[in-house]
Amino acid sequence: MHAWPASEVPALPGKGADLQIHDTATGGRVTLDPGPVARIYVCGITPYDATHIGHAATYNAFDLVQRVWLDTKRQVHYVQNVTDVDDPLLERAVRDGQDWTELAERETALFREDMTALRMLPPKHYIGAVEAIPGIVPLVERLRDCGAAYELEGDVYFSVESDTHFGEVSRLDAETMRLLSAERGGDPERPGKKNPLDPMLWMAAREGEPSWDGGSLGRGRPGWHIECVAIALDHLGMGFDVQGGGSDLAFPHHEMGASHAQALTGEHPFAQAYVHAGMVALNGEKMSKSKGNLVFVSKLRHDGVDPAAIRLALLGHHYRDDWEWTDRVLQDAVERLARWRAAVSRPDGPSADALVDEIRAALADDLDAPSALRAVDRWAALQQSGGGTREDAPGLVSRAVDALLGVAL
Ligand code: 5CA
Ligand code: ZN
Repeated sequence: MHAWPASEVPALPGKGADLQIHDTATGGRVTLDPGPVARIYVCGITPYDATHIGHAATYNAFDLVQRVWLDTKRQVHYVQNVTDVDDPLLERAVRDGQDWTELAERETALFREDMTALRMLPPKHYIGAVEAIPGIVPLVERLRDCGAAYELEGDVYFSVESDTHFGEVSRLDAETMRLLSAERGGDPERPGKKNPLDPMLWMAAREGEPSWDGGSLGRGRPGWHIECVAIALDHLGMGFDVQGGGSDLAFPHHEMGASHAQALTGEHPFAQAYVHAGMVALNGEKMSKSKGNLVFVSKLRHDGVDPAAIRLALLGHHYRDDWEWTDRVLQDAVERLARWRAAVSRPDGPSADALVDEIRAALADDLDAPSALRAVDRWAALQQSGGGTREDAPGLVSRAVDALLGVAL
């Protein structure tokens, strides 16, 4: 699949600090040490509805990771998937009487537009589940042939017990895993499984559903976790730096993905750090396609809201926090954007050298974007009170806010 166009990332004087980030698997802060090419996989959308503010908040977090890396003068190798065939997508297509491929294409196109408008850096490889199927089939066959997977009525399941590290990503107790598995696409109640948590790797063709040639697996379609594993192994390899997604992906998705990859390769870990963004709520409940309590990025844009204000509204919350979207959140961001734009439109201003250091330090400290925003607020307030005559300052602030926060002033 094609991704979306990249917005330019201005180069800044000097160099940023190495990123420290909260890793779900260790439950604490880790200092990432990527090589000259940092590798990141971020789980993409299931395209059956438009991009909502919750999605945008999660992609914003991982966009910041990349901006910090770019500022340390590294290259970034970024991979994202599109779950363009899965139960919820097929169910929505049936409900609305539309073709599932058209639904997926339309919503993916809208997602690209939203990401472009929000100045999210595009992945180098943007891969759909359907196009990954030829790579998925041999992985499932290998897992089956080495005893890490088994067949049940034509479907193929992964045996969680085949990975000695199973459970180390989410660190949840068995009961919680079981509950979350049932809630998030698993089938712990299905009789005949070796372990109730075992996830499906390959689903035999169902009447009325799309299916593909699965070689010795027979016709069918891939399970969810193996999709991301196949794409990540193909384009990044084992031990890449960050696997990212919202906190609802820690279990089962990232737990199972890590186990699939570890069982396949005999290597550990799948990712150096598993990073999870908090959930955005609306009216007291997690914003979710299945509940329908959504604020769409595209709707806000069409209502005339500046995408830079949407981005500032996201940046005003720490990525790990759960938070609530309100009109007030957006209004505050609109006002902040106006203050910043007024401040950088003057011909001179107070020195911005310290501000650049502050933004860099805040982001390197577990992506503390709210602190970075407050630092810019302080510079803008000083500017407002006529605090300086440095001619390079407004331009430097604009470039730093663009390069590090993805906001064009
Ligand atoms: N296609 C899979 C990942 S392989 C999937 O989870 N798709 S999704 O469309 O449901 O979600 C895309 C991303 O947005 C995921 O990282 C998910 O954790 C995140 N997300 C979904 N809802 C919210 C929310 N309310 N707040 C924050 N992030 C969210
Ligand atoms: Zn995924």
